[in-house]
Amino acid sequence: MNIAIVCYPTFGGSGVVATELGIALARLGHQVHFITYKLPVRLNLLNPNIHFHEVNVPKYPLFLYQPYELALSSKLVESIKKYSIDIAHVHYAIPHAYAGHMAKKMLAEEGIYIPMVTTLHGTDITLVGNHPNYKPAVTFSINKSDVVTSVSQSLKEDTLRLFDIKKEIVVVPNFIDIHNKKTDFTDCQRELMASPEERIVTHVSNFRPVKRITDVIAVFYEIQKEMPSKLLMVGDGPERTPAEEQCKKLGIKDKVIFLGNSNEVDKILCFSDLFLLPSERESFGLAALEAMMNKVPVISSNAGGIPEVNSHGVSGYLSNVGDVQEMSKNAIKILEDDATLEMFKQRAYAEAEKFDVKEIVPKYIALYESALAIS
Ligand code: GMT
Repeated sequence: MNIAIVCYPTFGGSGVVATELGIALARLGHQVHFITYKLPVRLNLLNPNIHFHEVNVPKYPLFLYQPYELALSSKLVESIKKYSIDIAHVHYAIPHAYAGHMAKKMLAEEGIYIPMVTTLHGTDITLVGNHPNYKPAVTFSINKSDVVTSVSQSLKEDTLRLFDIKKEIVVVPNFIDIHNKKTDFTDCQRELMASPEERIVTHVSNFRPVKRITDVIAVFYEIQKEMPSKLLMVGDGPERTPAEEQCKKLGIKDKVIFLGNSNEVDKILCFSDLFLLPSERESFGLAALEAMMNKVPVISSNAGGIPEVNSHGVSGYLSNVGDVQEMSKNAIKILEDDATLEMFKQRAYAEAEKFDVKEIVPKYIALYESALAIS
């Protein structure tokens, strides 16, 4: 198949899932065309089946806001015709499903039918999409998609509760490629970050308020009182500076390393002992799954779809949002002796295996085929 993938090219989970899906499809021999405003961060173009088409939004002084949807739908029309694309898969409803629908309509004028699959990722539904300024357009474009998928059962339920959706929503969980992990490093180089007796606790996110970064620091504060440890904070966003201040105030500045955005998350997870994800909301929690695939147990909140990924008492522990005391207690329970930590590490990996690419990507392919069969 010739498949167009529309996504955000940044470090956000939706872009990561879209990119990994495209890579997996290309490995299976499909031609995959990424259409977005920048090369997706995880995309390695050294594959003859992967193509990247950049959406340019020409600046014009009249525009206070640049009309990205217009440029994207035009680029979709152009690419679909030029590369005989069979199907478009848009990730994140805003504005991709809307732009995709417009492209579909423009192509229909020329007698070209192209089915569109929309994958809902989370904040497009639970945070941004739900805003009254966007809601009618989001509802419309979901209902106009040929196939709608959500990354968890929890997100499906949220979507049906928050929007008037007429389409069936198929749950296709996020996935990891457990057997094709980055291996361009020879060992974990743990000594770069900590001394041998220290436990390494890690958090990876976009540092938005929804991630409850202050809870991450508060949990680590309790951990470091009990055992030698370091906290690695990976990513960047609005909560980073307040978090740095919090560490200074708590007197743990030297034990917390803010690494910023990184393309070496696998390497960091390779030497991590515990992953913290205390989010307020999380439709899935891909970062937790990536930790688990690297044998890192997870202490998380029980928000949204996280319980579908992190299994309580197996791959880690879940607590109510904001219950920093319980999260700390459970974290210490996992970290306090080597045998318990090793048991959780093995079980985190075993749970992650359930989300391997080999289980999940065929589900998307089957949905593409069903959408094409109707056309
Ligand atoms: O977590 C973020 O803010 C990034 C965000 C996104 O929209 O790109 O992630 C969402 O999609 C990920 C991939 O499907 C999910 O794993 C995240 O749970 C989800 N984030 C939220 O629901 C807050």
